[in-house]
Amino acid sequence: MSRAVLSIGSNLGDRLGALRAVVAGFGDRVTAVSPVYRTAPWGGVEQEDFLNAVLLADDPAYEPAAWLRHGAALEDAAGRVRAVHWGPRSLDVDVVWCGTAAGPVHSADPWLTLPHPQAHRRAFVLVPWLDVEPAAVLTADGATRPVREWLAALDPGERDGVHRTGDDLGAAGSR
Ligand code: PH2
Ligand code: MG
Ligand code: MG
Repeated sequence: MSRAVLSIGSNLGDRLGALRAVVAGFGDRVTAVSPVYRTAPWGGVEQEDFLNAVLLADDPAYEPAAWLRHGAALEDAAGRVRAVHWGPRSLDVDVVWCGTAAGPVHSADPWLTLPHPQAHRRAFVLVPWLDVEPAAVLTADGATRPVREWLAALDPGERDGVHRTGDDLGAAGSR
């Protein structure tokens, strides 16, 4: 049994179509879908703006790794080519946080590090996450704090690069 917070992003090709395909691909597992944001590229690589969103998902049969495997299959289906680290991609599906009946999952596995080691630094993750889970809590750098506090601690310039587009990926449970 696990519950996941998934960050999805695209800055190549049909960006909105790629994000919609993720919502459709996870299907009934999706319990909440954030608004879509246009976000300035994070991480120092000069590239086009991304569209980003966050999904909450739940599956009694999924262990944490199953979310990443399913996300990677959806990335492949979107024609993802892995070229530049933190560079342009048709689709990225990241597992930001995962919880089981025993509580939040902590993993140092380089393939699936949980919680996601960069999430607390990324307004493009924190802003949509708060839309779907206003009371969310995240452990990072040894500190456990509400997501709204991690966001408040960011340089204001980070939040300024995150704009709601008005697009809609479809409501959870409508598929
Ligand atoms: N993903 C990255 C690197 N930089 N910047 C934005 N705005 N959105 C992303 O999804 C993103 C990024 C690597 O996964
Ligand atoms: Mg990523
Ligand atoms: Mg990724």
